[in-house]
Amino acid sequence: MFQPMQEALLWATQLLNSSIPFLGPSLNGVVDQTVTTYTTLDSFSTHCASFASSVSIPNAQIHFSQYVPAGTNISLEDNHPSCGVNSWVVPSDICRVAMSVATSNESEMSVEAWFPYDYAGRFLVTTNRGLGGCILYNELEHTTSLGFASMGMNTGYNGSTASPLLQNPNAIADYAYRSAHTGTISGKALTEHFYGVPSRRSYYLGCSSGGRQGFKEAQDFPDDFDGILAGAPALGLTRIVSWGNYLSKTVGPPDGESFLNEEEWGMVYEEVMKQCDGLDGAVDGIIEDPDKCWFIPETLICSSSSNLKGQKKGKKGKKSCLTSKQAETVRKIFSPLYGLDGELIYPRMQPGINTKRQLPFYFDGTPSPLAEDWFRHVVYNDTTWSGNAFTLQDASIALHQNPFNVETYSGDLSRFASRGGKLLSYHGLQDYVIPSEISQLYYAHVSRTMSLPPEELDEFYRLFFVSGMDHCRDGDGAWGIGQDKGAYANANTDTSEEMGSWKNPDQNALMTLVRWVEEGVPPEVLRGVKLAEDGMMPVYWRKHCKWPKKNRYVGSLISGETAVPVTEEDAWVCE
Ligand SMILES: [Ca+2]
Repeated sequence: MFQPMQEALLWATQLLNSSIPFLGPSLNGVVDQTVTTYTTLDSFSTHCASFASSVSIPNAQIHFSQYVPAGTNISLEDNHPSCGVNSWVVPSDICRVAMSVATSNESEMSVEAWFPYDYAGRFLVTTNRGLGGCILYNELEHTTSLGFASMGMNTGYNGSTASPLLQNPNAIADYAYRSAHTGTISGKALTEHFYGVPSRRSYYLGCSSGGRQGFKEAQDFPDDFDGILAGAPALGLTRIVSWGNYLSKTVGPPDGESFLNEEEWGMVYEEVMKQCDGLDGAVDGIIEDPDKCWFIPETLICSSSSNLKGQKKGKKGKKSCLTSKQAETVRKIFSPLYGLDGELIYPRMQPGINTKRQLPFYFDGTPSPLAEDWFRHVVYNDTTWSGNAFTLQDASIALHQNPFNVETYSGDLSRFASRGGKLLSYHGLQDYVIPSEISQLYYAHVSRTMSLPPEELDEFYRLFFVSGMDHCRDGDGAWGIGQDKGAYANANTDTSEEMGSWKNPDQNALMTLVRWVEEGVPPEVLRGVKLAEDGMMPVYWRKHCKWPKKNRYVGSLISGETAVPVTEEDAWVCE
């Protein structure tokens, strides 16, 4: 039986018995607890300066350790240019350590550790996005500010492109599973050396490809983490890239009959909202239940009275309708993709993505690099292969190849569950890169594989769909659930009770996970904030529901004659 307080006490006792001065936890409860392991910043910085030369980790080489005072703008000139980050302002006092870790006899990965002075005794790993290996400094900053000893990892190679994967099975293995697991083992050892005792809990945070890595850890390396926060996971990776090529090929080149320009995609968005926004009970620009939205694009086909090459001009000279061919494109995009064997390759693009505000990269008339590169560098080892040539046969080849099980679709989480691990997953309902339905399908797959209904999956695996969230962040709705830097209302601008602290587990998904792991209090909702244009002030809050419940507006029912504004949290119920 899990005894969080006993474990915390044991950990504190270990710390007291160690040689490191200990000031003890605050009295604010486990989640808010800050453990200061150094009596002064001087002793912390001194320890940091000599750390690199004093520590030895198996299969690892420590490059440097450097004390970084809060507010320092660190130079990252060695960072790969394609990562697009060459400096970073560090808001907390940290010790920054860099090391290389061997992932095989012929390959290695990079780990950058940020050890905070205000350390809460928790270890955390973040990985990558896309097909690249860029260390995510925003996630290091975010999590270090919350007191985690945070490890940023490349994925066995540097840069944001897939080119290192070409004819390189080691790099593919590192991407698929090996770097996250290997780096975690070494990162834990490094953290123990730095603070003198093992961290009392270990966490993972990632989104997109990083979300997939989180699921891979839960599936195959259940002992690595006590808690995993995995957003918009790229589950079924070989199928996503097939689907991506299918989408761009379906849209076709800009001069083709199937293509829609930005203005026409804007019309599509407006029509989707017209048909589906109100299905959740409120016409508020947010679709809470895309499952109910079977959008009919043929309503946009130009009427017979229009004869301007099939594209009618509206009163103000703007196009206001689509050709049949364009409507067919839209219908295909918003329909599931099936393979040659009749099996689902990937669910449909979800209605509600805001193609008026932002066009997915699948729709710009060229193959998506993300989708095309997997075939070029992994499936065919042919850098001239074009996504325009994609067929369902290619999808079949990619799926059967599935190198190092990068699909990440095992439905058996029993080992993770039995060791007490907690998996908290979220997926935006406006995700235009990875449709959220894949998270729903994977959840069902786990449920069937383990023969567990949702109320029993709840014990270790909870899934939340976040309306108004794009891919991992941003969007039209209350997408700020504390999943990343800036994904919360800035508490410094207001001290009102409603806003509270951005670290509050009631509105910070990572701290929600910590509370679940350490206090046994699981989340029933994820509270998200809609941010103002300044990205700081809250406009409204919404409680996102735990799957398989869905949000429904009941403001007109509970208020009698006067409707409760849709921006009121309590005007919505999960049912
Ligand atoms: Ca709505």
